[in-house]
Amino acid sequence: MTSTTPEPGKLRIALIGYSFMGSIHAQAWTTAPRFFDLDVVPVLAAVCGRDQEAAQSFADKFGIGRVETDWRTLVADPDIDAVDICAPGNLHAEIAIAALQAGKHVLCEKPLANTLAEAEKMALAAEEAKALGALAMVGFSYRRTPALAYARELVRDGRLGTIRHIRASYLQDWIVDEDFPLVWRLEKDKAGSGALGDIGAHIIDLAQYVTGHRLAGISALTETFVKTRPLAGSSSGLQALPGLETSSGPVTSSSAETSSGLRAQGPDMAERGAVTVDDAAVVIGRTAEGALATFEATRFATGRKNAIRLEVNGSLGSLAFDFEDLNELWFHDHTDPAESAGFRRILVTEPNHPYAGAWWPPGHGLGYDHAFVHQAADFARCIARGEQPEPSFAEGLQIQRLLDAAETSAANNAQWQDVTAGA
Ligand code: SOE
Repeated sequence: MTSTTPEPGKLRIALIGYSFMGSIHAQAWTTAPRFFDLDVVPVLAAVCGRDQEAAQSFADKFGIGRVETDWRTLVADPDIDAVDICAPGNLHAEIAIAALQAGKHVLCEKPLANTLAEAEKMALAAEEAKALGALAMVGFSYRRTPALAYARELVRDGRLGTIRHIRASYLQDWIVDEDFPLVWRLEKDKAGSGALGDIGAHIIDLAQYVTGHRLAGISALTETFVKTRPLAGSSSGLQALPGLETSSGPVTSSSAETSSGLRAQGPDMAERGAVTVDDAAVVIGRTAEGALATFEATRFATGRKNAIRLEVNGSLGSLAFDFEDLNELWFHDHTDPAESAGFRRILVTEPNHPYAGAWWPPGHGLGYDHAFVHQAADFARCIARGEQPEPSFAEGLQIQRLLDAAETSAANNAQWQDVTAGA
């Protein structure tokens, strides 16, 4: 067992994975102490990836002094305080449980796991690791977008009254091309599920986070529109597409990139494999607190790249958010006189808005990556104070129960599924 007490003032992090999520986490760890006052300063002590050369080049870019190809070496190392898991979902459980049992703090990318059984084991490991002083958090980063954190404050302050409706969608279009290759995110054994777990999990988390409600039952439909795709083997010599590596290495393709992703052509792309996850999911639900909720997650919304919309209607007012204008929150106060009432735009960049005060003067705006910086800062602060960082693995497990129920429902003609509502 290794110590969970960081070297004074430092939180030495081992980053597992160096692709899209690995990069944004690395940037976040590096940036957080520059903008937030932290009692412990995160230090990227090591990066781990299967491809030594690629991991080394990542390490060189981020000034990381150590590269490993086996995460077990890092989990066993007393010079590592925390493990940040940015690997595909099929690796989450094994790495997180080993790290927690070794007394390391853990930040794990979402969704928590590929299966409910794995998520249960991870939540148990996190609970047990508290005795070693180790804390665990799941990376639902969008919560820390200032406009969404502020939305939660408005709900908490009672400005919406009784919540009646939650309406959320997460729309992407990166696999519309039927010849986009079979990357790991399209394989159930690597990714767990498709749009449902990858992006549906985000909007379920956001809906619950902003409203404080918990889904108590759901019904779902899923669809896989394109059933087979070109195998994305590394032999085809194609260009790497950041973040969309195959299970055996980076995605490669000799063909032209299109706006919707890679157009896979060429002789070695004739071979196709089965897509084993959903392309899109539609979920309806009821919260334990009595609201109705609808969710839509798809990778087939042509023209929508990363559109996250959330609208909440309450007895006293409504909120609306669109990630394409992420610095804005729309608020309708229904107690205003009807003749002057209406949605007004709040630019969430004031110094007293959540997180915003650490950055630029009002109106100068933040981006996608800032939520990850906020996540890194909050994680480091909680570790320094010995407080549970949110969302905990228990919350990640509650969302996993919903994902699991959605899959069961979809496999049974949208049959209603009751779900334990507590986190
Ligand atoms: C791919 O769909 C993806 O990178 C998700 O995995 C992320 O969680 C989301 O932020 C952007 O899209």
